[in-house]
Formats: sequence, C-alpha cells, structure tokens
Amino acid sequence: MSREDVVRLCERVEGAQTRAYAIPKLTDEYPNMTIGDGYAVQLELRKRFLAAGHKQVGWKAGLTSKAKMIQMGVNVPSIGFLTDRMSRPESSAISTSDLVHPRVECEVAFVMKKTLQGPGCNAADVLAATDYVLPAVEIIDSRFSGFKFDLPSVVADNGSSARFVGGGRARYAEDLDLRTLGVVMEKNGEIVTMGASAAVLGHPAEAIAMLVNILAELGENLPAGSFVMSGGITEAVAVKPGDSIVARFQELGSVSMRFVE
Ligand code: OOG
Ligand code: MG
Repeated sequence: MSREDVVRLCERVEGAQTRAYAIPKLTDEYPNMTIGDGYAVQLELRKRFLAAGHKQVGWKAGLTSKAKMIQMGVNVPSIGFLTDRMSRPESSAISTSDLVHPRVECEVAFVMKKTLQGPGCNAADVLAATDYVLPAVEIIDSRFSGFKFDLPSVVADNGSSARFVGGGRARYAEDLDLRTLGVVMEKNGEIVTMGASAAVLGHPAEAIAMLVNILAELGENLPAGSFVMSGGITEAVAVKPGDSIVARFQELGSVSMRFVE
C-alpha cells in the first residue's frame, strides 16, 4: 500500500473516530490490504494524535480470547495504542454521543515497572516487569458499519479503541493466580456475561508478551510506566444511554460506570 493510501485511510479512520460516524470496512476499497498495512495506518493515526497533544499512556492487546475471536470472526490477536483522552474515571457518566457502536468488555490491566523489548518476550518476563495489575473495562467502538470487518481494518481503526476505565483494587501479580480470576459483568443489575481470566491466551501475561513481540516487529518497545490492557475476557456487550455497568472481578474488586446521551 502506498504512503498516499496510508494517509488517505488514516484520515478516513480519524474522521470516523473523532466525529463518530460509521464507515465501510477499509478492505472493501483495498481488498489486498494486509495486517502490516493496517499497522501503517494505525501508526499514522498515533502520530497525528500525538502531534495534536494527546499523550500515549500505554497499549492494549485485542482479540486474545476465543470468545472475542469468534464474535469478531478473526483468528489472530491485534494491538492498539491508548491515550490520556480515552481514559475515564471510575463510576463516571460516559457520553455515547461521541461514539458509534459502544460495547463494554472486562479486562485485566497491567502497569509496568520495567521496559520490555521483544522479540522472544514470554509471560515470565512480563510478570517480572509488572508493577501491579488492576481490573479495567474497555469501551470499544468499532467504526465499521454493520460490524463487518476483518483484521487489517480493525488494526487500522486502532483495535476499536475508544474509552477505558481502570479501578477496583490494584494488586501485585505475584499475590494472585492470574489464570483463574472469575469476572462477572452486570448491566442494569442483571448478569449479562461472565468468564475467567484464562480465556485470554491461557494467562493474561501471555497476551502482554504477545503485544511486546508485535511491538518489536513494529520497531518499538513497551516502556516502563505503561498501562496495558490484556484483552477482553468475555464477549463485548452493547451499551446505550441509561445503561449502568458493574464489572466484578474476583480478587480485584469492581469497576462501574454509566452511559448517558
Ligand atoms: C476489536 C477490539 C478487540 C479485545 O479486547 O479483544 C479488543 C473489536 O472487538 O472491535 O479490544
Ligand atoms: Mg479490549
């Protein structure tokens, strides 16, 4: 894909993200688009946001659970960047008027105390470099119409990243078994989905290792201080104004938020 095409697609995705409208999947127009092309568009988007004064706070792994891969019809994980503008406080009211198709998912987030560099990063390296873990809810927002998409398009759309809320209790990873944490998501007081953290590649630290190895392919490392989400444990649940969400995590407390116009 030419540099001109990358810039063109970046502008298309940026418009859809910042003005909250749906666009057709990018591969409709560029059927030969590769995952690498998707990352080129994502990099361009990251550069633009940083140039506009957004601060990068970390990264996210996506499509790391079978539930998500089946829901999205893809079979390889992906990564995306997170900025300060996407962060929302715990228990806050989150507007949906600047989102297209908001959906929520429960994730384990990691805060890093040491920089990690791939390739060859594994889960033990990740745990040794982790300061603490905390529960998070990601509000994803695929900008593609009719939820029709494929991996190159999702990667270009920064893995559907839109908002995220961290909260609950921060814990040292060594005090927990990160494979067996149960999570329950409640919407308006009723359980809508549940899962266990092993859904994420067997262990959420595996997802962070995978992310570090993908970053290495893109010529980047994972800096100390990064906030990193390891991927949805359950499928994502649609939300609309008026909905309130509570995500309860075994050992890590709960994260809540409500949605407004
Ligand atoms: C892609 C985002 C995937 C996750 O945690 O799996 C993701 C999408 O579902 O639109 O954030
Ligand atoms: Mg996610």
